[in-house]
Amino acid sequence: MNNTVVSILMGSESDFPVMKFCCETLKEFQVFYNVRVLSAHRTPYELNTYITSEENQGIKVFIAGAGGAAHLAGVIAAHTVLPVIGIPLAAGQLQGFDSLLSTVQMPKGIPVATVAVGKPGAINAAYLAMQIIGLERKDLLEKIREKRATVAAAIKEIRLEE
Ligand code: RP5
Repeated sequence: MNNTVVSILMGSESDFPVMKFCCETLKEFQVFYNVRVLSAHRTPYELNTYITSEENQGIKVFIAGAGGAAHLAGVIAAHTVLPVIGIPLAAGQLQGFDSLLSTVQMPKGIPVATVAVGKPGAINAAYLAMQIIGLERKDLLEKIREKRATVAAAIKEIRLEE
């Protein structure tokens, strides 16, 4: 049985220092994923083919991170009706504002669930994917609840010098 449920894509290898946080978060919860570099602009044909092959292998959620003219998540969403989560990355002169708008401003009927720019977005994309998968895997939702409780407990322990 193929247990790989998340497909992570990024537009360039230069995106990996941020996208690795998405991978690490899924690993922490033992959620299996595929990860590839493919670009909406530089490898459009290969991207199209890959999306179809991932769908055929039973992937449940796509996650895509890109910077600049960040069309990767949107193009994936154009080719699949599976959920697509987009991570805008800060790649150029505009510190991610360009990629945020490129990722979030999708036309009606073709949604991309856009998360925050950069590392928080990469981590939250993993959580959102797991929460979607968790609709059919209550054990995964329970692990996320436990994680939140751990984080909350740590916050409550914080004492600052006055
Ligand atoms: C985007 O262009 C990529 O997602 C990356 O964030 C940005 C720069 O890519 P490189 O020129 O570093 O390959 O397509």
